[in-house]
Amino acid sequence: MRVIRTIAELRAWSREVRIAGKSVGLVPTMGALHEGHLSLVRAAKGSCDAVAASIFVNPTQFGPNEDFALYPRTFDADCALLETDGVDVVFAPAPDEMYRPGSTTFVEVAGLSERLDGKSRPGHFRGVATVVAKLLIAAEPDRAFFGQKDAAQVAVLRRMVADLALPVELVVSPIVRETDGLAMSSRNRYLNAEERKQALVLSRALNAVQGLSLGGETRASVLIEAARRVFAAEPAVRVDYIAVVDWATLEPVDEIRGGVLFAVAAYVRKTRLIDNFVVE
Ligand code: PAJ
Repeated sequence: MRVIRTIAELRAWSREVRIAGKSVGLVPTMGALHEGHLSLVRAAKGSCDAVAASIFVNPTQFGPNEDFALYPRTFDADCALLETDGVDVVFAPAPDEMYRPGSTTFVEVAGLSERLDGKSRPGHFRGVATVVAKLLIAAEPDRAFFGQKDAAQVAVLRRMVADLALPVELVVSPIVRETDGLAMSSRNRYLNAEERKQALVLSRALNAVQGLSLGGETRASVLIEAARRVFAAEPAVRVDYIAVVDWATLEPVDEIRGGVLFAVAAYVRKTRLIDNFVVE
């Protein structure tokens, strides 16, 4: 497995692969890898001839009072996992390589970026869209792989790829969970034993709502209320949002139908966690 630090080298590698008639897959990550990330790597390996994973803790997607400095950085362990799963290239640029000193160009997906996590984290999706655009332009992949775990991020990136006519297919993989239901996340490392238990309220709320929805309940207001009741039983956890939206536009909907996203975000002490399900 090759570790590449510069955009020029990454592009040269990708072009070489593609000139040989092979396809390139890209898995963007911020490292601190877990099975959720590795499921994307496996999806990429399954449908692309060569796979690059990026590891870059992207400063522009963190707010001033967020966890950028604290964010877990476990590069050597990450590389070992990626190597075991057969990744060909790890792209791990320094911040100056992704954001050349003096750079002032950003990608803004207007509207969508102000909804859900974008509402609670102003500027977050501008940072995400910018860095993913840069990664796509650098790696020129045939396919790029993302997790449904970050469902609003998926909506923003789908819009960006469509609006900019970027020549890449976005592939979205299901949420990978711990055996007790907690959605895997690099931020789960912040939780102590007690918070780890409290964090289960997110998946519990979603399960309750999914049960009602499968039972035929279609009114978003009723489902949101049901989720609220589950959260109310775990007062240590502070709800950020409970939302029922169209997955493409992130606009609220009143009635559940196919393609609707039911998403929650909540703080377990200082750790912000998200989870969701999409109605079939
Ligand atoms: P990061 O949080 O490291 O996640 C990288 C990818 O792994 C994302 O597409 C995310 O949705 C996916 N992922 C995380 N947890 C998952 C889980 N439990 N199941 C399935 N997939 C999961 O998301 C980012 O990084 C950044 O915003 C990035 C896109 C890399 C841009 O900086």
